[in-house]
Parts: sequence; C-alpha cells; structure tokens
Amino acid sequence: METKWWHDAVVYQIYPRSFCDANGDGIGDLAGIIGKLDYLQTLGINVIWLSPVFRSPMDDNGYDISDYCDIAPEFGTLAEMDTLIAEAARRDIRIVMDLVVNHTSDEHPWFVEAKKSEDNPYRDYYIWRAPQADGSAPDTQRSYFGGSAWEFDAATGESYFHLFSKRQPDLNWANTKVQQEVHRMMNWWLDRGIGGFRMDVIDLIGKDVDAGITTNAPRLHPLLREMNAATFGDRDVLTVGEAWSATPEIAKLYSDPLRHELSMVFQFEHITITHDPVEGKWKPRAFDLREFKKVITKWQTALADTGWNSLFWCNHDLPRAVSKYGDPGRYRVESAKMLATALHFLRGTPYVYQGEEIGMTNVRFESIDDYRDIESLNLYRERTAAGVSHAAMMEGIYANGRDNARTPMQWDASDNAGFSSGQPWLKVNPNYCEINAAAALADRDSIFHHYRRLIALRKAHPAIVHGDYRPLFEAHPQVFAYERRLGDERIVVINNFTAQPVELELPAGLRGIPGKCLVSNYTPCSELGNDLVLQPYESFAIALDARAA
Ligand code: TEU
Ligand code: CA
Repeated sequence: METKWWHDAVVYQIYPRSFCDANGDGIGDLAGIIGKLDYLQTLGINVIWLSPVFRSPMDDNGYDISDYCDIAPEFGTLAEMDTLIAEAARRDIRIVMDLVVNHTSDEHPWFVEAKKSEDNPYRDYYIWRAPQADGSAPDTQRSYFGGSAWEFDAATGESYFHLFSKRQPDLNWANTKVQQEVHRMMNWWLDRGIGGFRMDVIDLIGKDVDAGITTNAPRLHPLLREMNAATFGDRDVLTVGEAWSATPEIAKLYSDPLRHELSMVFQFEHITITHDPVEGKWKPRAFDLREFKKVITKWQTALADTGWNSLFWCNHDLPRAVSKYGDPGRYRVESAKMLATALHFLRGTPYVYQGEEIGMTNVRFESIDDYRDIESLNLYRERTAAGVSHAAMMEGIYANGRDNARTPMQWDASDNAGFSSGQPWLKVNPNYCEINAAAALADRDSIFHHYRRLIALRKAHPAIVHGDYRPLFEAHPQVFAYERRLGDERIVVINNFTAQPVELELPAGLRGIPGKCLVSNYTPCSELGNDLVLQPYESFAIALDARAA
C-alpha cells in the first residue's frame, strides 16, 4: 500500500462556535482559532478538521449553508480564513474543511429560486414531490431531527425532502448541474490551499426517494468517483466521509485507493452499540467492553490490507469520551489517558475532538431551556409529546445529547473559562476551574501531555502506523489489549477499562519478555513479568525487546 501523509497524521477537530471567542460576542471565531494555533502545534497535531464556518442562518449551527464560498460574519471573513490556512501551514498544520452537500440551507439562493415556481431552473436542484391525494406527505420517511422528512410548500403545491431540519432541504444529486456546482466549489477551496474535506452524511447523497433508499443507494459510489476525478483526485489531500451506515465491506468500497473515492470514512458501530436498537440514542444502553472489542477487532482486521480506518471516541455530535467510556469523577485523568492510549495505538488515523485532550466531561444543565441543539430540542418535544417522561428524556440528553460536546472550550479558570469576555452562546461546564488547558499545560503529568506523547510516538514507530493488529485477552470483560507488529517491531498495549484492579495471567508468548515502556498512566510502568495486577484504568504500551521477542 502506498504510504500517504495522512497515514501517520493526527487530526484535531474544532467546533468553531465553541472553541475560542476573540471579539467578546460569546461566539467562537476564526481569530480565536488563529490565536490558539501555537497551543495546537504544542499538542503536535498535523491537521485541523474545521466544522462549518460558511455563511449560514445557523439553524443547525452551520450544517445549513447559504453560501459555500463565504464565511459566516459571526465567524469572521474570507481574509481571516486565508490567514488561518497560512498560519496553520507555517506550523505544518493543514486545514480540512467540512463539506455539507447532502443539503443546503433554505436561505441558499438555489433554494430561494427553486421555491419560486415548478419550472424555475433551480427547481430540480432539490427533491420535490406531490402530496398524496389526501394531502398527506408523499411517503412516511422521517427526518433525523423529528417529524416527517417532507415539508409542504403551499405556493407551488408540492413538498420538498429534508432528512434533517426543514430548513435543510436535501440537494438532488441526480441532477448533473448540482454535481458540477459542488465540484466547482470544492476546487475553489482546494485552490485556496486547504488540506482536504470531511464530508457530512456522505452516505446519503445517492438517495433514491422513489425507491425509499436513503443510504448506500446504487449511484453513491459512482458519484464519489466522479467527485474524486473532478476535484481532489490529483491533489494530495485527506478526505473522510461521515457514513453512519458503513459496514467494513462498504468502508473498503470508499477507502480502497484503487477505487479512487475517499481516504477513509467515519463509521459509528463502536458508538451505536451504546444506543437502544429501537429507541436509539435517547435510551442509552450500557457499554459492554466485549461487544466493543469485537467491533474494533472486526474493523481492524477487515481493513488490514485494503482501505483505511478512522479512529475516534467523540466529535461535535457525540458525548464526551471520558464520561461515556471512562470515569469523569475519581479516575478522570487515569481513564481519559487510558482511552487515549487504547485508541491511538490502533491502525488508522486518530481524531482528537476539542477538549478531549484535557479530559472535558459531559454536562447536566438543569433545564431543557439551557440546551441549544436542534436535534435534542426537537426530539425532546416530539418524544415527551408521545408520552416519554421529562426525566427519561433528560437522561437521554444527559447521556447522548450533542450539547455535551458543544460547551465552550475550557482554556483557564477565569470567567467563562477564558473562552469569551462576553456571554457564551451556550453555558460553560461549571467544572472549568478544575478542568482547563492552562492547568493541563502546567502539569507535566496531565492528559494534555499524555496526548502529546501519543502523537509523537505515532511519528516515531512505524509499527503503530502500519503494523498488523492482533487482539489479546479477547474474552476478558475488563481488559482491552492487543499487539501491533511490523517486521521485528512488536508493541503490546494493555488497558483496564474499569475502576477495579485486574489480575492478568500473561500468555506464554508474552510472559517475562523484556521491553521498553512507551507510555503509561501509572508510574512506574508495569512490566510483562509472569502475571500482572492492573490498577484502576491502568493502561500502558510496551515495545518488546526484538532480541527476546
Ligand atoms: O451528522 C449526521 C447525524 O446523523 C447526526 O446528526 C445525528 O446527530 C446523529 O444522531 C448523531 O448522534 C451530521 C453532522 O455531523 C451533524 O452535526 C449535522 O447536524 C447533520 O449531519 C446534518 O448536517
Ligand atoms: Ca466571536
């Protein structure tokens, strides 16, 4: 497999609204990000995935774009965007933009035109259908944000399709004009020196509503190959597609270099195992380590020779990792470091979501009125109207609501956690006096410096990037362990996922093998003696001594 720059890269995701506010209006902005590039350079990341900063009425915080070639005034200007790209490049950091082309905002000129009449030249940029004879929606497709996926437009007597909010009408990708418009926009940004694209719900763009198919429809991969050929194919950039519906076989279709589609996809199987199969994420399901290990081993093994994995615990739609999979209380530091080690030694490109590197936690706001996420608010209304109790719905939001990830970045212990001198658009998590970047930077033993070490190790050890993956202790209910091997370089990674000590009997092949501790969240680092007693959330990686191994 040809080595690509993003094989040993580590990506840092920024949610601009919540990262850093430079002008005191309570909303994060590009100037705030530029001011923190040195912090990110110290962390050692090479890529910033920037969630949308384009002009938008912010119905879904920017995932509803009204102008793809301009910056939302609350985030800044195109000139500032160029400065961010240049200043990041000076620190060997590339900027990956968020490509949101399954839908636009209903304020995008294309949709404003399309709504004017049935024969408007832009009408077919979107998906319109006549309502049923009884006036009901064309079909029963639901929106992910609640309600029907069809919105009736009285002026033209037809309904338009929207898988997300009704202010996010879906584009009609069967229309070649739409394809060309998007390709033109993508090349416009590539010409400005960006490092690639994260592609929003890309598994939906091939949809065939008449056949009732939304994900993985037949024309999806041909569309991606055409996009590749028309835009980033001959440019050395990173492309990652968000694909909630991906299986390992489908992920290989996207990321097999011989197919000329994408670099990798975000798949979510290790996330949805914590969702109720029927009620979804609003009815949290306990995390089962053995189930998790099966999923990880499946993906590591299936994409061992073809394609490439992305590695992540959280993003702007998901709860905070330490709260979901670790312990946000007594063992917050140990468990956050363990989760980082467990993920960063796997095969694939790791993604760090802003605040993860300092162990930020979920939040429990008193009132539903403190929440801002359209998905949580819509589903709160819909589900409580359908009889779900306020308390049960709040537990769902506390566990899996998206605002958990969107509370302002905690920079220091000053007012508003140093995020803003104004009133933050979303309340700051009250634990910012204890959990903040300034304290983490000052503490050599902090989660921040642990991430720094992991990111540096990925650059120094080819086995972490290209080595084979071999699961260990597969049946163990508390321990997630595996080995990475490349030539005679062998690295063993052992993680206790619980607050209980674990006695571990090492297999013959590992017993007594000397090695060098690469990273550990306990000192001294454990050795591979005969047996091991792991402390709560203990986690370490050892490079085995090749002569002995
Ligand atoms: O997310 C797709 C998606 O399905 C999630 O929105 C949804 O929240 C899911 O329940 C995850 O828990 C992408 C973006 O990441 C998200 O922020 C946007 O809201 C959405 O698409 C629409 O653009
Ligand atoms: Ca601002």
